[in-house]
Amino acid sequence: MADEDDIILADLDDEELVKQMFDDLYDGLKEEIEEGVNILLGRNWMPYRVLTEALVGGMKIVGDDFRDGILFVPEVLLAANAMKGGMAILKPLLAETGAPRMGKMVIGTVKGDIHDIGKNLVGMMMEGAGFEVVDLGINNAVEKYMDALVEEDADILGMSALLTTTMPYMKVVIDTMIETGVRDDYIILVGGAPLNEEFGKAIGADAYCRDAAVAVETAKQFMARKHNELAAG
Ligand code: B1M
Repeated sequence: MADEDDIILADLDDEELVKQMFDDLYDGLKEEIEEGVNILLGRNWMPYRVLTEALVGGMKIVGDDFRDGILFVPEVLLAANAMKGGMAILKPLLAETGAPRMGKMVIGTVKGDIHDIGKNLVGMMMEGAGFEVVDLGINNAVEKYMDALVEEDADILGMSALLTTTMPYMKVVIDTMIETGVRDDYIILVGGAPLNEEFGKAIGADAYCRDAAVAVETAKQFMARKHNELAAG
């Protein structure tokens, strides 16, 4: 039976519900997050809006408090788990756009790094935009990327890094691609909170993507260029 103090999520208006979802994400309450996502979808919120306003917005607060030493790894893991619960509901909806195949992307988090929420989000948004996505998961060594690119006959390599200590590994991957003569066969997009445009250029990537939406737009632009080049012979 519901406790007298229990909050009935469905009784809250949109603004209150999103605020409550920020709290629930903070507290790592997966079931409540899933319920909140379903309620917002039932109120005709677009999946992308639920993702960005309710989930990513809430994760920003978690990130800030993690940085400031208010939250610690176990709590952040719970929050990440709750976020993934919400994302799992949204994933098929974001992919449901019926877009034609745009190209194929191999994506993974670099060696030494286990952060995968942002990468998963990028993968989901890319799928939603009609790209085929092969997700290599976390902690990927250069060989894993190289093998997958060939095996999957990919157009795009996406790399994610969330740590200042792991982001230089992206250059290891790109340098290996240069050494083996395959660099120009692929579009290389990189992303992750500590990166910036300058870093992307310095390591020889085609583009740095600030967020998942930018990743989609950038991938589309590069694929259009590739198709035009192929058509021009
Ligand atoms: Co970690 N962690 N963490 N962490 N963690 C950060 C990154 C940190 C900034 C927190 C902080 O201090 N404020 C900090 C890094 C500091 C630094 O390097 N300067 C940090 C640290 C230090 C650590 C540990 C070392 C902590 C420890 O153990 N002492 C440890 C490292 C473990 C390892 O990787 N070897 C660690 C562990 C963890 C958890 C396991 C607890 C958990 C990860 C769970 C998981 O991912 N499954 C975790 C989390 C959740 C975070 C924060 C709080 C949130 C990251 C996140 O998911 N953001 C993070 C703080 C922060 O970033 N503010 C932090 C939400 C996500 C949607 O955003 O990932 O930026 P983001 O992705 C965006 C864009 O960046 C971009 O698009 C995404 C969507 O819009 N993008 C791409 C990302 N990848 C892309 C790839 C692309 C394109 C765009 O390819 C084309």
